[in-house]
Amino acid sequence: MGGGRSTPLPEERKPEEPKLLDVPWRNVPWSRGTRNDLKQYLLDYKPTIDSVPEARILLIGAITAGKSSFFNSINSIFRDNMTSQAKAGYKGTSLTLKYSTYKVKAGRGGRPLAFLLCDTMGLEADKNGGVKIEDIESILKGYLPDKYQFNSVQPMKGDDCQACSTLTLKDRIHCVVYVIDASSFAILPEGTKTKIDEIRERINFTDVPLMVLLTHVDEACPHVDKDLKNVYRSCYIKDLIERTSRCLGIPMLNVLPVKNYCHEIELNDTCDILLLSAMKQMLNFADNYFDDCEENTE
Ligand SMILES: Nc1nc2c(ncn2[C@@H]2O[C@H](COP(=O)(O)OP(=O)(O)OP(=O)(O)O)[C@@H](O)[C@H]2O)c(=O)[nH]1
Ligand SMILES: [Mg+2]
Repeated sequence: MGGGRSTPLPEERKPEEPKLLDVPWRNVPWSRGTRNDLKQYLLDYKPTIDSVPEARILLIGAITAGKSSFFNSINSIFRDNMTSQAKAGYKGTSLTLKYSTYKVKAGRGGRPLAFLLCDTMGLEADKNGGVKIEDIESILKGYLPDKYQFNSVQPMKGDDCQACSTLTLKDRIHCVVYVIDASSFAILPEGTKTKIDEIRERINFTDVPLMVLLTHVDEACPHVDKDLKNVYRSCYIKDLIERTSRCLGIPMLNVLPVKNYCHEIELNDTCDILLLSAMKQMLNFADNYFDDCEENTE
């Protein structure tokens, strides 16, 4: 009796499996009904302020974080089939080179929904790489034109912009979404964090709400890869959400995990629920911003 070793030798030790909570820390009913209700909410959505026809949501973040894929995923849900309007994929530098404001339509040939997703070139940790902070500032203020070709060397000059005089609320950005790849080793590399801090400082994010979209959750945790419904049972993802919220000084409620569609050929309800919930939350934050703007003009 007792002949077995209680502690295995180091070479026999398996890598520790990330833990799975028995009870999810956010409760999501993973049903078709939930998915359909969320979709309907977005179909019915209208900004709370009459002067703004559509909420403008800005996607920023490191290269390959999944900004363009998020638009493609939301668009696919409303088209009922996979779409790839925005170019997405892996490349050493940002694949997205133009500023694109994308509309989502209520089905093929349907009316446009009351929100826009604004896709940008990736932020690179390197001081001189990727999108320029000045260009992000121009987007936030509403005067960078759609299809503007980003230039990592030089930001847009004042005279390049024809619409500088029309800085009305409807042209500005109403919610900023910082897209982070949950599977990357350093979720916020120092250089990127500095750029984000600089962006926040310049435009004073106390006004425009900031949200984080944690993408690639399937690649970040094996339990989530096996079943996406485990996303709120994964200790690893919970810890990541806590760390992100602490690091950026925003509430955990503002950090939402998603898995973008990338290799699938069919939509699935679980994936849709996470994507649609994140989209709904962005619009709720945009509405908070409209409420603030209305109060300040009263
Ligand atoms: N497994 C997985 N792959 C993803 C996810 N999101 C994006 N991808 C893949 O990651 C790669 C990069 O995604 P993009 O959407 O092009 O990333 P981006 O942020 O637009 O990158 P740039 O435009 O280059 O700045 C693509 O091959 C996507 O298919 C995700 O949630 N899970
Ligand atoms: Mg892109």
